[in-house]
Amino acid sequence: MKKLKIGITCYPSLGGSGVVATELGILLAERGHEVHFITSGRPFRLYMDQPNITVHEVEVGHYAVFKFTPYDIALANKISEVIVDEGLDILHAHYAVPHAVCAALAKDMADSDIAVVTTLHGTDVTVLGHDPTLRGTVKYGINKSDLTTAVSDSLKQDTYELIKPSKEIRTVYNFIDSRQYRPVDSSHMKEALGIPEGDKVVIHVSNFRKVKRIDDIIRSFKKINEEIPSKLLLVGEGPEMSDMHALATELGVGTEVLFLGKRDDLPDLFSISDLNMLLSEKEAFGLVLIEAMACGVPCVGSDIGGIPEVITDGENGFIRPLGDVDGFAEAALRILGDPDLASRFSEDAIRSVQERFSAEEIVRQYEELYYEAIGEPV
Ligand code: GMT
Repeated sequence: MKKLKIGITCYPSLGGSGVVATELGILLAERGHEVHFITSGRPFRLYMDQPNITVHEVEVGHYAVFKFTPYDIALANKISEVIVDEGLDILHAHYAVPHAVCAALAKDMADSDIAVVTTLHGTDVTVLGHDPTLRGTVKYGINKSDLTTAVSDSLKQDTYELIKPSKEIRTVYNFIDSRQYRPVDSSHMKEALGIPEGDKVVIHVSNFRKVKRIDDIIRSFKKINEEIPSKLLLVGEGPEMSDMHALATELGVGTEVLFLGKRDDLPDLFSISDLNMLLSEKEAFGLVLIEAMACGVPCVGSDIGGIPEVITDGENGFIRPLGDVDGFAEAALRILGDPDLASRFSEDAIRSVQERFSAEEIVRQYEELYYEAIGEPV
């Protein structure tokens, strides 16, 4: 099989799309491909220099003539340089705007017939697709790509309905590297966090945006906490942070809810957790679900977007309607109050992630797409 020179353009900072793009690049490099990240900064999960990986950072000039700095044009310019200088075989754009659009412009600037694969991650369709000033741009990015993927069937369907592209979209699920995410012995963490040994631990990890409905999590947790001694770990940072602090205090669970901020030790935190909650109103996939499941944590989720494609209701967690706080609490209590059920769900969570979302399987799917896009036999 010919090894490829692959350009990846993505958001390098915190966020599921950046995580998936970076992990994919790392795994492709481990499989012998030459990977070139073309981004506004070093991808945050790329901790150290690794063989077969080069990062090309986009520099943007700040000139008084510009009211708005033209990052997108600088990105397209950089991509076009890398296409030519490195002789790329394929370009993979993560997120339609600006990356798929910049890829199309770069291809034209480089006068190249390089194949472009675009991966849609969620808000590029479910939020930008509702914005009349951007919907046409998202459609252009997809139509100009040789192949477009979505991270769930739900996102694929939303894209057909909202964007109406002329091209077919394929589902390629997100994945997890089980070398990083697996159950570990982190029992010391409970003590370090001041959690009594017998307390149950509920966890939620996100970027604390309104779409994550963290208020529903805190309200559900209050009901859980009335029945079972427990703590809620809220991991991450974002705009909802201070309102959620206030809500926990107002509901009388201020000392039971631990705001941990951004953390690098997620496998440790998941490994002391009995339940993960993701109750979002928009969620194309929910990467955090497979991170938790890979560590053996059952999940309760809302019936939104890709969440029901990841959690199998009644097998490794429960799905309840969006906003159904009573239903979420009842589902959580069933898991937390029944050790046999919890252990069955935990085992199924690990098995389900290995079978459906393993890095090996999904990276293989992307490789096949690349060979298809450039017309090479696998
Ligand atoms: O919503 C986020 O937390 C960030 C967002 C992003 O742009 O990175 O995540 C999106 O992409 C992730 C990776 O594919 C998905 O797991 C998330 O479900 C998706 N977020 C939404 O659809 C709201």
